[in-house]
Amino acid sequence: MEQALQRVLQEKFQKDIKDATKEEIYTALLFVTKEKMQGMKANTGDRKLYYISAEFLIGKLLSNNLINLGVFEETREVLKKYGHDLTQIEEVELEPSLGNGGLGRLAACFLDSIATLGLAGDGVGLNYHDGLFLQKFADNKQWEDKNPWITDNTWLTKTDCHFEVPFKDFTLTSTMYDIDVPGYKSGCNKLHLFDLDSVDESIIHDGIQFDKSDIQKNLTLFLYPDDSDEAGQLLRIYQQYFMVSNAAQLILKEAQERGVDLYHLHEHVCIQINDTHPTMVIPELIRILTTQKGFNMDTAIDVVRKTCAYTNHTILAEALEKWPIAYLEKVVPQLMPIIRELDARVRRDFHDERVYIIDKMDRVHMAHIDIHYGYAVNGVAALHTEILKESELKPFYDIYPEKFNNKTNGITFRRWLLHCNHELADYLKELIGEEYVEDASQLEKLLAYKDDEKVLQRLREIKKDAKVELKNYLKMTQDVDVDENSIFDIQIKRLHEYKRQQMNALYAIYKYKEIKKGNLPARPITMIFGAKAAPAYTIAKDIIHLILCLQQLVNNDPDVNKYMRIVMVENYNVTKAEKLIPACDISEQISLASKEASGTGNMKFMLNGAVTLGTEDGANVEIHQLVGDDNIYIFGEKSEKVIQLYADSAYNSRAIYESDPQIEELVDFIISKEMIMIGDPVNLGRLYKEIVGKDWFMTLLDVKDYIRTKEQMLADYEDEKAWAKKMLVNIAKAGFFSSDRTIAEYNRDIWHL
Ligand code: H2P
Repeated sequence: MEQALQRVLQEKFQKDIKDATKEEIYTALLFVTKEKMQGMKANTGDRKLYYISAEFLIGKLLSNNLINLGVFEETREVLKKYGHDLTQIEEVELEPSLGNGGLGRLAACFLDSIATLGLAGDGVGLNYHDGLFLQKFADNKQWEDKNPWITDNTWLTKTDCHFEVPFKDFTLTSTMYDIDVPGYKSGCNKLHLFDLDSVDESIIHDGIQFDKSDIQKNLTLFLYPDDSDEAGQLLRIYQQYFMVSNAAQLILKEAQERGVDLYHLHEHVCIQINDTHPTMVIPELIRILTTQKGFNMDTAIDVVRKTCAYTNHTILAEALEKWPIAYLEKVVPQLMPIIRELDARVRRDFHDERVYIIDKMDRVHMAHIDIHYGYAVNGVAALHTEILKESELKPFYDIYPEKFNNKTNGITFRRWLLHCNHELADYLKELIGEEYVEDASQLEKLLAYKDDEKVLQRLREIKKDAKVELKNYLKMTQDVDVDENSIFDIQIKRLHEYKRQQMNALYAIYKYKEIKKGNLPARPITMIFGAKAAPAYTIAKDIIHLILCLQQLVNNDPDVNKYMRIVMVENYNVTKAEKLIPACDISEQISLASKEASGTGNMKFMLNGAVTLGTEDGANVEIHQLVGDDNIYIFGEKSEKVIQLYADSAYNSRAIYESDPQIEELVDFIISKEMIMIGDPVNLGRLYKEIVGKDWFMTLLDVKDYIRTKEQMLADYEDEKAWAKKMLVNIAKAGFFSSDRTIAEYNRDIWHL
């Protein structure tokens, strides 16, 4: 590494390592690493996977790639020798803004594990220039700005691969960019990101406004552009079709180059459809096979059905896309005859309108296409898959029980332990050896130390060091002060009412009031939030407003700020998560039971020694089973009860509010004098009304049990040894959540690579 770095620095900047700037070293490292990856062998095989996804939240890549190439330590040492610090050099890298939340981060973890397991599998997505917006706080509100991340020094490599993508009114020529995905001590795969040369960032104005109709200029500007109007929905259809038409053409081209007889495509290729955004790949493949490759309709459908598999990530109706036929006709009329044919076949075979593709309102149900015309359907945690089978997708499960299977999500330990928490990773190696890095189940060996005072002490020290690091980072980035001796209670995830950040805010109100009354906690608590709200999601933005107002109120009140602080991290992203997760004591996983398909933050926190405060939802259920009652704090109503309440329309938040003075007091505080002085009465008033009058995700149902359980946790934290033991058990039991395990299961049951 030293020689290579010297050489490149000389060539590019005529400098020695010692004298080079951070930017120059970063550029040289990028160059050397890219060179090394190009020299790696590609993962190959007779069957190849294409993982199509609207999001790949890959995070910064330098350290991750160095780790996977096995040169991380060496690079760190070389830099140290010349007076440089790798952590500072990494700051030069801009985080690719190609994802939103768990869905996109899962895709990134999966690419890492697919490559690590030596499987031939590439990602396919879009190269959004400004990705998800950049979040800024002003006036205690979220504002959106563009988030350009593509500079001259990126991991992207422009290829000479282009395809023609036909839309109703014009045809666009794509350009494919590649990012190398090196496996840990294994071969390399690719992430293919399609783009359009004519995209023009200068059309963005006033934050993230732009002309939604100018497709040639706007197509790959943003991930999830606002779709609250027709132009926005049409743009999303343009994006989706552009993604899948490119994917389909690439897949067929590569298959033919490998000499695959397309009539046997399914024997050599499988396509994983990540959520419904890539669904149109099914009719698109059928279209190309029938119009360009000489297939008849029956055979094309048969081959495509045996090639595609679908992952469902949510039961929320809003996320199960349904596109009006009229919109599809405006953008991709060539697909409509095929979609109608697919629907006709369903109607012929099944006389149940719940499973039709086209509904009475002339909308196309994308998930229905995936389920009928794919060979596998999976949920992402045991409970989620059960709910799909027993309620949400029951009519489909009754038809195709053999298609349904569960694949509990996972995370890559390379990024979420080795990279983000060196100190813990090294200590684990010291205790139980290096094997856990490649075989995560080995972490269980740690259990042998669960009563070893020295080990427990060391785990506490490591946690404390991470808290100090986070403290310094928060000071540097947001100029806020936190106390490393306080309990760090963290909720970081996309903002959504079902994830119930608003319930955590009600706890903050409770705590504030208690402290005001003189009920002082044994130890201060630092409540940390990080979340972006979709720009058109009004109530989510109101919740951010509430949290930011509480932050101002609490942190500026001298009676309170000694015992409690609130920090809302600005522009929460992967880089910030990497600092927050190692420092966490209490992991907030408080979604309404049945609504969080899995969650993956819960796994990252556990692996880094945080203790979960959660509902019996998503993968929390599996965490609970693994660590046992003593090492997790579970509260709230269970999913059966919640599903029943919805079915009977029996939930009434106003009745709870009116009959419980404690709840009434907490909710009323949202529109109290103190709050209105700080905040915007419109936003606070609207949120208040929403919680009292609707509360669709049942905050008031669980809030008291939540407060009680959190208070118990704070009290239990004071028994330092017992707490450290919980930390240890959580780390030891996290092995199951390695994405290497998840991917091995996908491969065993679905892909057969
Ligand atoms: C979603 C689900 C999570 C799940 C993740 C990956 C859509 O992520 O809600 O429960 O873990 O996919 O399967 P998110 O809410 O973070 O955007």
